Amino acid sequence: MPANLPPQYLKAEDDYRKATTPADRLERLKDLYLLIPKHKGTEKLQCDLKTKMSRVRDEIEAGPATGKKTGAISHRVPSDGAGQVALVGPANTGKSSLLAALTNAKPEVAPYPFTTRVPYPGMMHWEDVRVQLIDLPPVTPEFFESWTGNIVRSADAALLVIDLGDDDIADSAQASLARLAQTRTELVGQIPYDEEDLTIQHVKTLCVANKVDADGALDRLEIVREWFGDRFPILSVSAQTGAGLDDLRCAVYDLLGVIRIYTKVPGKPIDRAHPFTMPRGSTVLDLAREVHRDFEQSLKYAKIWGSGVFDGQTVKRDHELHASDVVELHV
Ligand SMILES: Nc1nc2c(ncn2[C@@H]2O[C@H](COP(=O)(O)OP(=O)(O)OP(=O)(O)O)[C@@H](O)[C@H]2O)c(=O)[nH]1
Ligand SMILES: [Mg+2]
Repeated sequence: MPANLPPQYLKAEDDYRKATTPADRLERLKDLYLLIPKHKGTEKLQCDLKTKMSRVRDEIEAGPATGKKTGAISHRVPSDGAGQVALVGPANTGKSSLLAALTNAKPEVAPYPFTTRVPYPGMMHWEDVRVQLIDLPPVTPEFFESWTGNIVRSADAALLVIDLGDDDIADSAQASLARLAQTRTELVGQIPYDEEDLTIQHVKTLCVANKVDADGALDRLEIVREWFGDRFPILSVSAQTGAGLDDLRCAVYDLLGVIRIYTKVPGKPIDRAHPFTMPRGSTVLDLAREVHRDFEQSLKYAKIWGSGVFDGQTVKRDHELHASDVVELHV
């Protein structure tokens, strides 16, 4: 199919050739990307532009050449809150927009791909719990930072963010998943019980179909359901209009597989402001360790208010906790 490039594009291409600094080249490439007609005939060109933008950004970040070799970049983000959830997916799908909509963080959002270059954390509040979200650079066949893979692997869960405004939504999502799989990172809706290959890291994932406000989004959502419905739970949202974001907050919390436990100092009211979040199946002893490391030794018994017990029942260390239990530790 012919590319049929408009005169404005050809003029911008000329400007790009004349650009002398990396910053100028990047600006001209952004113009080209915005001007290029988005259809099958320009796919190869679009792809080339993305790769060029990515290289120029690397060049800008690396600074002037010094002749010295730099070590590998590490971008570890220490975990905070009830758990760490990575936003991952193809370029320009709205990962940063979602971070901005769900948290107080202010990441850069732009209408061209490869905007995000470093991990950007933010805290999402859901009821009385905080969950850490980490916005990441895109994952595509041509572009993949190894540290992005490391963050996804070590996160407690992931959101696969895809673009309901994009006709190639399924192929781009599949390409991101395949690129991650090359590093033995498998995004899955459910962690398998019997994992035969222990070198594969499974990351529990929710598929977030963003831009549900876009023209034709509902038809594309059907395609996404056909392709990925068996693999992931799918939630359609719009970072722009806010549609579906309340459900998304709740689903992100559920994804972590944790329960909230409230504690109470003997003779004092329940601390409702600061729940502890613990993996499902945790016991009174696990909670005691979280509250204070010395409590593992000194815990005598606990009193509990909640599921399957009468109010204030005395329980032993190995008693299994349930969501929203109130626990009074006696040491
Ligand atoms: N219509 C619509 N546009 C959106 C929505 N969310 C994001 N966008 C637009 O999509 C473009 C890309 O948004 P970003 O948040 O920068 O996307 P990203 O996935 O972080 O992009 P990269 O960092 O380059 O991978 C911007 O022009 C946003 O305004 C949405 O829900 N609806
Ligand atoms: Mg981004």
